[in-house]
Amino acid sequence: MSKKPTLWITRKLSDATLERAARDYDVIINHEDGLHTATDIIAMSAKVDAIMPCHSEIFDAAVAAKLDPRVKIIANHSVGVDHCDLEALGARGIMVTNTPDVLSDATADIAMLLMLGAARRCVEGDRLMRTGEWDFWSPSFMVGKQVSRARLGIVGMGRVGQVMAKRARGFDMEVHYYNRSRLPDEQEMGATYHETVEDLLGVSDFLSLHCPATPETTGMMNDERFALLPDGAVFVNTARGALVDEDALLAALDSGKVSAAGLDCFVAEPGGNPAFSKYENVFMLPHIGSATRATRDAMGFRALDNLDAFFGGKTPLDSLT
Ligand code: 8YV
Repeated sequence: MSKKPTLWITRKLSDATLERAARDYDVIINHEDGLHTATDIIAMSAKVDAIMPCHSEIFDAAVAAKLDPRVKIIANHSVGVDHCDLEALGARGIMVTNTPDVLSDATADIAMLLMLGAARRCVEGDRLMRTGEWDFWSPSFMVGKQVSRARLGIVGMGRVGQVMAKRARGFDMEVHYYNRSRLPDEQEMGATYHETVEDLLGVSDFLSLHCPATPETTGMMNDERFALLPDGAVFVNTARGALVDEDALLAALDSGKVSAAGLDCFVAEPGGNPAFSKYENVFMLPHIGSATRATRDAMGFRALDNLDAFFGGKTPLDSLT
């Protein structure tokens, strides 16, 4: 029997994923679930044929240059690949894959949760209940912003963006979007296309980001762009913290330009930005958009499917290099 390829799984993935991986590969599993430095990654690369990382392991150009030639494939357990320098890894002849599709539902669910929670003052209401401070009620008490029938702007109408649009239609929202290219009618499903982000912002009572972090999109939500939103807009980010200039968001919250925000992603992770914690109109979660049991299994299986294809001599479904 031929020897199984050696696979390094950098974080504690779902039980079903680890079981299947252990059946088909010689696995090295990070049961302690700690983070890895560039030095750890480079050292481990000499011992394995394949790596299954999360977005928490950074494969930048410096790491890519020093990876041992033994590593042939990086099968990411994530849809986002901003932690990988695809050009540098590709130049080393390393296959890189990701896990699209399988996390779109869970991520759009969290975006809806954040949008509703921010708009309807979830943090403030929850605090009143928990602290026993709820001692007053009136029709003018805790009045929020109505989601139903409002205009939603979606930046990035890829897989997650399209599911978000579907969810929003269930709330009778008027969907607008910006994407690098306009979608065909059957995918657009009545949403209004805007040729520029600037144009989209002007109609976005609610704005939700669903685009990848690239050199072009990093810091895209800056002072100038927040200023283009309608007054009192609600801002939602389940994509990547890097898309947002967090000081600009804080300023927009201070001025009231943004009346509330729902954030699952931050520039610094883990940890987030402590400056947001004094704002009860900011509903925050610790990057758990895809954290459901079903989705974690599906992500792990998709990454393993990519590995199986690669070691079976085929091009993986989600090859990026
Ligand atoms: C994951 C993500 O939680 O897929 C991504 O890009 O950011 C998240 O869904 C994470 O990468 C898990 O590996």
